[in-house]
Amino acid sequence: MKTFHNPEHTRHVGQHEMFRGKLVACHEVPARLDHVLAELQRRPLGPLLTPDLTSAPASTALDAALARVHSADYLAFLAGAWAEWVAMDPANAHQDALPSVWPLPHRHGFRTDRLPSNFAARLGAYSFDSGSPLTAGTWVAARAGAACALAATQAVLAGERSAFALTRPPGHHAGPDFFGGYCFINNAAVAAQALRDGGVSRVAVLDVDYHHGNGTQTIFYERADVLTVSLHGDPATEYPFFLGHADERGAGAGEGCNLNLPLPRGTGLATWRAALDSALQAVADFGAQALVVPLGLDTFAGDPISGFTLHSADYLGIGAALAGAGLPTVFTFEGGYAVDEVGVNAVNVLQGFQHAAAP
Ligand code: Q9C
Ligand code: ZN
Repeated sequence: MKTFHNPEHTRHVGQHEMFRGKLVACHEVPARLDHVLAELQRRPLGPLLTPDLTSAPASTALDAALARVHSADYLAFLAGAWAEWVAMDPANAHQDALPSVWPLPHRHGFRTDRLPSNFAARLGAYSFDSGSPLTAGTWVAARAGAACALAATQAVLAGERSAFALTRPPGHHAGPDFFGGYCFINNAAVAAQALRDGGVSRVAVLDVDYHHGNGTQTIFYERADVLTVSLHGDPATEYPFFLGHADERGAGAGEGCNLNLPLPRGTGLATWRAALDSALQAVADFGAQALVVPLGLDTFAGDPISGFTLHSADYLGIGAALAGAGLPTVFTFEGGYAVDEVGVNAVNVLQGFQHAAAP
C-alpha cells in the first residue's frame, strides 16, 4: 500500500481549544502523525510518497478538486484567514484564531444571507465550534493534506488495491462551507468526489472514527452516487451532538444513501464489529465500486476524549474486515488522540487490510 504523507502538517499547530469554559491544550497535535510515520518505518506497508505541488498543473488540479466539495467563498476565506486575523490586531500573530460567536441559522431568526465584514464574525459564520484553532499554517497544511488524499485516490484509480493519505489536520467534520472538530478540508470527501470524477459510478464512504462524520454526511446528503456510512458515539451524548442519528437517511435523490450507526458510550469490540458488519452489508447492497475509509483511531480504549473500548490488537481484524468488502480503498487519517498508541493502531488497521487483501 502506498502512503502519501504530508510534511507540511507541522505548520498546523494549535495552542489550545475551548472546552467547557477553559482553554485546554490541543488534542490534535503534530506528534500524532509522527507516531504513524514511525510505525510505518518499523512495519513498512509500501512506499512513502509526498505529492509535488510545485508545478502549476498539479496545483490547479488540486484547487479544482477542493472546489468540487467546498464552496469557493469558504476556500477563499480559509486561504486568507490568517492574514485577516493578524490585520485585526498585530498581537493576534501570537494567538490562535478561535471563533466565539455564531449565527445559529436554523433557529432564532439570525441572518446568514449577509456575511459580516468583521473577521471575528466571519470566523463564526464558517465554523461550528470553538475547539478548532486556525493557525498561521492551517491553510497550507490542510491544502497539502488534501493533495495527499487526491494522490491516494489517483493511485487507486490507476489500479492500486488501496492507498493511505497520512495527513493532518483531519477532515471528516468539515462541511461544504464550514470547519470544526479539528477539521478544515474534508479529505475523505475530496477522495470520494475524485473517485466519482475519475469514472467510478458508485462510491461508498465508511467512517470508523469515534465521532460522527457530519461534514461528509452533509456534503453528500442529497446525492445518490455516494453512500455515506458512519459508526460513531451516539450524538445524544457525544460530539458533534447535532447530527449523526439513525433516522438521518439522506434526502431528495440521496434518500436511503446515508446510514448512521450510533453506538452508546462504553461500546466494546463485539458490538462495534457487529455494527461494522451492518455497515459493510450496506456498502455491498449499494453496489459500491470503490471505498473511502475515514480512519479515526479514537475508538481506542485509551483515547482521552472518546468512549469506546477497542484494543490495539482489535485493529488488525478491523482492517481485515474492511478488506472483505473487496473494493479499491482509500484511507484518510482522521482522529485518535492516545498519541503514543495511534501509530500502532493505525498501522494495525492498514496491515490487517493489506494481509487480508493479498491474493
Ligand atoms: N476536549 C476528530 O476526531 N471536541 N475530531 C471534544 C474534547 C471535539 C474530534 C472535546 C472533538 C473533535 C477528527
Ligand atoms: Zn474523532
